[in-house]
This record gives sequence, structure tokens and C-alpha cells, in this order.
Amino acid sequence: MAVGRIIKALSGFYYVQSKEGIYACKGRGVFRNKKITPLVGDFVEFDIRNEDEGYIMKVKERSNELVRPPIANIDQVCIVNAAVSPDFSPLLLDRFLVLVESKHIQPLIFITKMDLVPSQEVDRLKEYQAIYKNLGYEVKLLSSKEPEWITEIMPYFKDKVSVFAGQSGVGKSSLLNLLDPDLYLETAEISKSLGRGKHTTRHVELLAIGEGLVADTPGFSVLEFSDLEAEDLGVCFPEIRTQMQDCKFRGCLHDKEPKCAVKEAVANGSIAAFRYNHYLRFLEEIKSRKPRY
Ligand SMILES: Nc1nc2c(ncn2[C@@H]2O[C@H](COP(=O)(O)OP(=O)(O)OP(=O)(O)O)[C@@H](O)[C@H]2O)c(=O)[nH]1
Ligand SMILES: [Mg+2]
Ligand SMILES: [Zn+2]
Repeated sequence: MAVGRIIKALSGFYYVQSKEGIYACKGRGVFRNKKITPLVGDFVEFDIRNEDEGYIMKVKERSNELVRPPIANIDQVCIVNAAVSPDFSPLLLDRFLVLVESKHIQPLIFITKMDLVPSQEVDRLKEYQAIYKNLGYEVKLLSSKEPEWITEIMPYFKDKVSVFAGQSGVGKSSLLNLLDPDLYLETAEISKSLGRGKHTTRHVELLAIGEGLVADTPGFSVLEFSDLEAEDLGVCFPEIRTQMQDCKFRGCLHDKEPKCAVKEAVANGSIAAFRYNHYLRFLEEIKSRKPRY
């Protein structure tokens, strides 16, 4: 039995990298009955069938996994946002942050296409950068058209498995092409009429970048909190996490409850109102989620 790691999933095949080489593998038949879906990033045991094909026999236990994008055993998620085209959306950024925080994975924030931002709007993005930095997040305002960013962000990938996540068209593949021009990843213009990307990247793939592995992923348009409970939402916001122990009631959801330290912090300006509004919005979404059986 050989061992390796899935580096790509495409058209029903899992591409397993091992010291013997890369093998296109199918999952074992019993996986379907057992509801085991191998993911990119998984460590697996596989049977070599011929010089470049095999069968995955066992998926090893994961340290973590994301559903969107589908990937396992990662160290950090680079949440890629565009400054413009599509316009920067703090709401979408917060959605990604909550999803990543809920899995206890380190997020890193990239805001691309700064070269397209009119000079009078640069300050607005810098304000957001300052707000998120204050929360403890690393935030880079950059451009894939300016190669000097390579030296600035390359060190973040050293010895780590990172994932690029973000809406379609924000520039995930472009940024990876900047980091390694030999990749030639496909990128595409934003459709002008729809203002969104065309989902150019169609599969998840781990690529060797610098001294680490980075996954390019397809963008997507829906992002739901399908396995997050209302009482676990607060800890996904660093500023709520630090205030909530001062709430009067245990299990305070920082919504209608009296003597809530979080609401006091919003009122006195130490928690940004827009972040708290996003919290309330996500809380509502989680509460109104249909039960799943
Ligand atoms: N001016 C400018 N254009 C950029 C930048 N980054 C990406 N683009 C353009 O934005 C478009 C979309 O970029 P992609 O890299 O394909 O976006 P993606 O996030 O990989 O999209 P999906 O694969 O669909 O998820 C392309 O036309 C890129 O040339 C940037 O920093 N500046
Ligand atoms: Mg892409
Ligand atoms: Zn509270």
C-alpha cells in the first residue's frame, strides 16, 4: 500500500502525490455507502494499479476540513477580496471570517485590484484595513499587476498549507500566477453586465508556491453557515469574544438580552457597528435555518 496526499480533484479522479509519483485515483466503492468523500489535502493510503492510476483505500483522519471550498488539513485560509470589480464587501469578508474562525483556522485577508482604485477611495479601504488589523487579522492591500507584492506576501506561505478562498473574479488565480508565473492558471474578465466572474477555476488544486502549498479554488456565490450554532457565533468575532465574558447572562446572544457587555461596547464605539450588524444578520440566518435531518 502506498501513501500520499490528494493534491487535486477533477472529473471523478483524485490526484494523489506520493514519493512514487502522482497517481490518478478512484475512491473505493465502499466510500459511497460510508459517506466518505475524499478531499483535496487528505492524506490517503492507496493501491497502485498501473504506472499512473490507483485506488484510494483509506482516508486518514483530518485535522480540519472546509466544505466551501472543499479541502482538508490546512493551516491558513487567505480570504481574497477585490477592492473593486467586484466591489469590496465587508459583509462577504465577515462571512468568510466567521466560517474560517468557526473551524479554528488562521485567516489572512488579501484585498486585490488596488491598482484600479481611484485615489480618493484608497483611504476608505485603508480604514477597513486598520479596523481588521485591530481585530488581530493580517490585511494586505495589493495588486496582481504589481510584481513587488511577490516579496511582500511570499513569506506567508512558507512551510504552510494555505487556501485561497473568495468570490469568483476577485483575482485568486491571478495572484497565484503572479507568485509563480510558470503556473499559467486560467483567469477571466469579469462579465460587465453581471459584475461578477464566470467561475473560471473549476477545481481545487494544491500548488507548490515558495516553500509551501497553496490551493487555488473556484469562487462561489452562496456561503451558508450550515454547521454553526447560534451560541457559537459570538466567538467567531474576536471583538465579541473578548467582551462576552462580561455579559450578565450565560448564553447571552448579544441581541435582546439586558446587561450585555457586547451591546455596551457597540454603544460606546469600541466595537464597530457594521461588524455587530453583520453578527446580528448571521445570527438571524442561523436561527431561521431549516432543521436538517
Ligand atoms: N487590474 C487588476 N485586475 C486584476 C487583478 N487581479 C485580478 N484581476 C483581473 O480580474 C479578473 C478575474 O481574475 P481571476 O484571477 O480569474 O479571478 P478568480 O478569483 O480566480 O476567479 P474564479 O476562478 O472564477 O473564482 C481577470 O480579468 C484578472 O486579470 C488586479 O490586482 N488588478
Ligand atoms: Mg480562479
Ligand atoms: Zn451579550
